[in-house]
Amino acid sequence: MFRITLLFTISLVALSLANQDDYTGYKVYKILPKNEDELKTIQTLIKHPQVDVWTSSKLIGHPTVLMVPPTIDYQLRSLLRVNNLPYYTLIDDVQSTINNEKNEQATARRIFSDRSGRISFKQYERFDTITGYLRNLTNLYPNLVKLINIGKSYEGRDLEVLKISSGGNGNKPAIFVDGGIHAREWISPATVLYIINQLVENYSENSALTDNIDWYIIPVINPDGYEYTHTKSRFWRKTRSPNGSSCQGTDANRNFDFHWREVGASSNPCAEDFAGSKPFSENETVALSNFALTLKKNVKLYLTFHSYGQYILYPWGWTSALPDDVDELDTLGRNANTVSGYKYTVGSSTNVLYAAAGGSDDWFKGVAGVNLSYTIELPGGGLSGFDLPPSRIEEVVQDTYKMVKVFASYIEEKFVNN
Ligand SMILES: *[C@@H]1O[C@H](CO)[C@@H](O)[C@H](O)[C@H]1NC(C)=O
Ligand SMILES: *[C@@H]1O[C@H](CO)[C@@H](O)[C@H](O)[C@H]1NC(C)=O
Ligand SMILES: *[C@@H]1O[C@H](CO)[C@@H](O)[C@H](O)[C@H]1NC(C)=O
Ligand SMILES: *[C@@H]1O[C@H](CO)[C@@H](O)[C@H](O)[C@H]1NC(C)=O
Ligand SMILES: CC(=O)N[C@H]1CO[C@H](CO)[C@@H](O)[C@@H]1O
Ligand SMILES: [Zn+2]
Repeated sequence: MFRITLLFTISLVALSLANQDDYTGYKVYKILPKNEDELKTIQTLIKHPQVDVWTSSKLIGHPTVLMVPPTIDYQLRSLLRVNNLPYYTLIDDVQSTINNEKNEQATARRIFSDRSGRISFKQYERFDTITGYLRNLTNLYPNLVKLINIGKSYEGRDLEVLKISSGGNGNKPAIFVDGGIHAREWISPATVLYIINQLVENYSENSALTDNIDWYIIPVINPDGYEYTHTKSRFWRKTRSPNGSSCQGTDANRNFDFHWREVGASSNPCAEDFAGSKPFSENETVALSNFALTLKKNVKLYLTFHSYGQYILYPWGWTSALPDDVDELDTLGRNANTVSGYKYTVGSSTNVLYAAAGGSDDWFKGVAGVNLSYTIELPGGGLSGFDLPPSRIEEVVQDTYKMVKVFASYIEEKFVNN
């Protein structure tokens, strides 16, 4: 423990490199904890402001993956050795992984470019294409979809929710879905886009779900960050608002006004989990939460997509205490998992991953009154976990959609068919 403290003191003094565009020399380490002691060391490691946590869990045998800048690499490895924590180097030079991914994307774009205006699930789309797709849907399916502007991102991009509803008065039990709150988790917007694609463009197969349920869906809630990962800094996670310090961006998923910054969120603007200068300091979280509140009690289910690690998580993130309706949350999560080809771990955020307050899932349950609230950590892939190759997008989004249908059927049974 003494040595851990020492390391932290040293590296807090080191300049943060959180704004880097170039990841040359950055390393990624993977640790598979075998016992409680190893887990404890990991819990301390992931609090380090310069360690970027890519995936982590409180469960024995579940991987923790960390990216570290060259400045603290030596210290980190010494610490791992001193604590007898076996690790292996997943990526020796992060920049080369990014270069490989760029090539894959470019190839996919060349092969699948002309698809007469339809969205493809063979490449990761840019924000403008996604927006263009949603707008096209409103022209093609005016009786089924409506685009609702809920505000602007910090850099002025439109935040638009697609409402999908057929039959009824548009005031039915509803499901709220979002993606892309963390910029670098590219498979998340792709997954949310596929849900839209199936509900709207494959209507005949899915009409029961839109006849009985209203859907509110936003594929990219943090478009500034998303674009930044495409143009500048592949592993950017936060929003792009400045804080007055040398570091930019807030972790939007620590910025919601519910037990804000009580645990697992940083007050250091350079940290990856910076909670913002105050609750709801971010345009994006203000827009999302204000809009959700206008829907009153209609929303029965909230699904927010992240990557990676294959976890189906429910509240709370701010406390290890379990919600009163944990049995229902757990059973539904487990039922969804049964249809997936992947093996998801189901449980409460705090008990499965780590405690972290200010997340959207906690806010939807604790403030907006949406009892069934889930964070889904999608499968990783590629070398980094975030660079799931374009060739695998279809498989993952189709698999996830099967789970979404289980969630939706439950909402139908519970709130519609009785
Ligand atoms: C939207 O429609 C326009 C006009 O048909 C087309 O040029 C464009 O490619 C479409 N965009 C998407 C993303 O579908
Ligand atoms: C978003 O941020 C910009 C710049 O700070 C601001 O001008 C704008 O009013 C904000 N929009 C919303 C909806 O908060
Ligand atoms: C439409 O939905 C069915 C059933 O889920 C699925 O098998 C089919 O592949 C879908 N079609 C398209 C074009 O996505
Ligand atoms: C949500 O949970 C609360 C507390 O358990 C309960 O009072 C309320 O009726 C539930 N709402 C719905 C829509 O099930
Ligand atoms: C300009 C600005 O918003 N500064 C804030 C940056 O974050 C710190 C820590 O939360 C706040 O104290 C500053 O007010
Ligand atoms: Zn995330």
